[in-house]
Amino acid sequence: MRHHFFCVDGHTAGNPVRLVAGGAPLLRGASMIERRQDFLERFDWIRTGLCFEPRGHDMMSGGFLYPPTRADTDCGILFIETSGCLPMCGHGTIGLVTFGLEHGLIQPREPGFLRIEVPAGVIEIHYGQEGQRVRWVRIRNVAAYVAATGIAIDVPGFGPLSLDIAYGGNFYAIIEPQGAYAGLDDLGAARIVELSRTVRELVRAQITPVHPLDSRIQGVSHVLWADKPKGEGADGRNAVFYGERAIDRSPCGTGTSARMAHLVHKGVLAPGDRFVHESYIGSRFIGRVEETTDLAGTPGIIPSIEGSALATGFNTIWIDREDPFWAGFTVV
Ligand code: PYC
Repeated sequence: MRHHFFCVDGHTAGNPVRLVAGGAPLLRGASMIERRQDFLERFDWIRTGLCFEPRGHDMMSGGFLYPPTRADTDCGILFIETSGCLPMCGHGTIGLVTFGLEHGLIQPREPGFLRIEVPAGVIEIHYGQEGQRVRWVRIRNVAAYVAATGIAIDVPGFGPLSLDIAYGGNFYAIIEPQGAYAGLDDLGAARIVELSRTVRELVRAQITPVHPLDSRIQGVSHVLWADKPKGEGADGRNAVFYGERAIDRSPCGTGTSARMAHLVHKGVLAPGDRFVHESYIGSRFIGRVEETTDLAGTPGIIPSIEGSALATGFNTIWIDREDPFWAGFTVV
């Protein structure tokens, strides 16, 4: 039996985005976070089949567009990625919105503006379009905040690190240059991947951050290595590790949101400030601290992230149950 998925493939700032436009399963649930749970329980093979090898790769991510569950939103998004179904994904949203608008899959009620329900909450989108092409997308993200500071770990073969945990749609362990970590170029991509898996394990053994407004969102999934900027006009650079072997090729939307909350917490950024964030490959998002907010007594910020995406082609993928690797595989 073959299951067909019609996809628009592309990338946001270098990181892959696969918009699954045909083949989405019907999901149960009164909100996108309930639909996400249903998807994980009954259809996770679609995620692994489309994201893992041989149809995907370590960095693969994307999502499905769903009809809205709320009258005040234009559509819902369910994210898929090698690490699971994220509550929120910034580079994914920029790509899915761009491809969805360019191919008529999203019909905005108000040109240039969308409200979208994601598992982490409701986000607002402003975008600029010239003809059919979407030139830029700006996300007013869910609230970001610092969940913990000064987590001390000792990484075998590397040494001690002190890190902070911040949320920007996912929970990030944030490591600034210190001790044996002199910066991204000093470490290199292969070593960042190798160390990040151990860092994540050590952090998870110590702490499980739980979102103050929704306990279904919990646990550190990503590791953000922060660094000083490299290019002219940038304010910071980072490498975000996710899944088992991935470094985000984009500056990471939820990572940039978490980092801005972190920098506000440290007194480096303030409401109204812009923060141009570079990725490992030099691509950029423009972040902004829109305002401060409060999450049930925890101070936070509303961040925005702006970037652009390009489609690279249509891709009709099938998952054939006779294929021994129908649900995909990863080599760790
Ligand atoms: O852009 O939010 C993001 C993201 C999460 C994981 C990879 N990219």
